[in-house]
Amino acid sequence: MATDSPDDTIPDAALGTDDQKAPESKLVATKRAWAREGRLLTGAQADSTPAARPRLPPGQRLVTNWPVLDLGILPDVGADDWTLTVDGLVDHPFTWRWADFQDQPAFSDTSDIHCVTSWSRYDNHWRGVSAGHIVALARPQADAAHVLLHSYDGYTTNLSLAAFSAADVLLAATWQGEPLTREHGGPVRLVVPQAYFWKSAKWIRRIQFVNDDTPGFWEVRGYHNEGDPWTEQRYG
Ligand SMILES: Nc1nc2c(c(=O)[nH]1)N[C@H]1C(S)=C(S)[C@@H](COP(=O)(O)O)O[C@H]1N2
Ligand SMILES: [Mo]
Repeated sequence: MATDSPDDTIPDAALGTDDQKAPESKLVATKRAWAREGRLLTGAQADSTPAARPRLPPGQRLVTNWPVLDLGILPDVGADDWTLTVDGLVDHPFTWRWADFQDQPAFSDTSDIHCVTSWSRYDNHWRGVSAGHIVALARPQADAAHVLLHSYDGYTTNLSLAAFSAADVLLAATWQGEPLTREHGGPVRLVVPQAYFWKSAKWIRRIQFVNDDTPGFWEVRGYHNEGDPWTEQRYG
């Protein structure tokens, strides 16, 4: 269920493929308009260094619920048919099934969510496998500079290899100690605490290491390539 639009209407399920050529839903049209208008930008000159910045980034408001935001396509991927492929410019490409994921060293982290539509949610406790562990196993080649994340609903988003490798990035399978629900990206989603939440791909299916940066679904629709909440990199 997608509620990521100002009037809380449910958009048509639009996107279904990686080729990003599906007809535009109401959600997508609205969010593209926000990018054109620079909606929610405060222009505050926030300091982005972790020690100096406020916990709540400029233009954000705190919520205690957890909104569900996505394209309206809810993939039904159970643990039995879930796979995660790590490939591209790596010396050791691999595909995990659910049992392989469970066999990896566990990593936990508590972090804050900042969605570009202006809500933030504090103290989310995630458990899963760290991105650093995936990078170490895959061994990126010298020319791998970015990752492109692919999801089971056709969604994509991109990160620099440095942003993906940050110490607090993980593939999460639980939230607050419970299995991640399907609506929030279960069985497994990415969590990238230092970026707006659209970088945190739900229902992750593939991590592709690439040389050329490849903008993802929102990045080609007016959203910033990096998405730092403290400097309001909402649009770009
Ligand atoms: N696969 C996939 N991941 C996605 C999205 C999506 O549509 N599909 N939406 C993104 C956006 S815009 C946001 S704000 C967050 C919302 O995550 P939540 O529904 O768990 O709050 O997921 C991000 N990851
Ligand atoms: Mo979002």
